[in-house]
Amino acid sequence: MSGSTRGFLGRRPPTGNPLLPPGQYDVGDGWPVLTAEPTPRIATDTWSITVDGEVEQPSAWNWDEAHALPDAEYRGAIHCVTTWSKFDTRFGGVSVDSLLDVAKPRPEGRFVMATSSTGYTTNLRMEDVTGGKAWIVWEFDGKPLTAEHGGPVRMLVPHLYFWKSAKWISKLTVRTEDRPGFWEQRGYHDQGDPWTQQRYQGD
Ligand SMILES: Nc1nc2c(c(=O)[nH]1)N[C@H]1C(S)=C(S)[C@@H](COP(=O)(O)O)O[C@H]1N2
Ligand SMILES: [Mo]
Repeated sequence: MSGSTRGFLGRRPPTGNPLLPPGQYDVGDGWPVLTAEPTPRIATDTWSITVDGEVEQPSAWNWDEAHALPDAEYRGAIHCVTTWSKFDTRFGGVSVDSLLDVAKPRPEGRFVMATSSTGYTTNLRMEDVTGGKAWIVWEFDGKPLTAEHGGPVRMLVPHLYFWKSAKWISKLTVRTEDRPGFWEQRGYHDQGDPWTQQRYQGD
């Protein structure tokens, strides 16, 4: 996908912002809160993340164990399907690759369902959460991630529309088949690539 992005950038008119996907606007310094459910207050000493499903080694990490994994950072933009994009974000946590290295997905496990402790779910393809493209994050701009933005820990999949970035993440389930999550059952796209405007099923 980075290849097609480069090709796309090469064809952009010089006046447009080449980092803004089609149909998006730059929200600036703000950061809208979008949540379909009440914001939970989750203590770090009770938080954990589980990786289960089609894996050789179902695994779970508590707060300290997750922090003992190699630090990873994302710097860049995020894109919401409601058309705002936010540039120059900086998130800190760990790569999803670090969790999957331990859990070892089986070859037939080609999809991942992200589940939040609130019950929110969103489905992703394995290739969209591996290879340094997805994170489990607890810091924004060097500070603890606030509860309304998914703290203490959320998923971050910044190359896809932001509904794929489950707030209050608690579980990643590796699956052999793709099943729709919360918004996908309500008509949103199974993949959600902002560069090709995969907003709704059929896009
Ligand atoms: N658990 C949970 N995660 C969620 C949501 C939600 O309602 N519940 N909303 C999604 C949507 S539609 C978006 S755009 C982003 C919004 O994240 P933000 O509030 O930090 O901007 O979170 C996504 N993750
Ligand atoms: Mo959204």
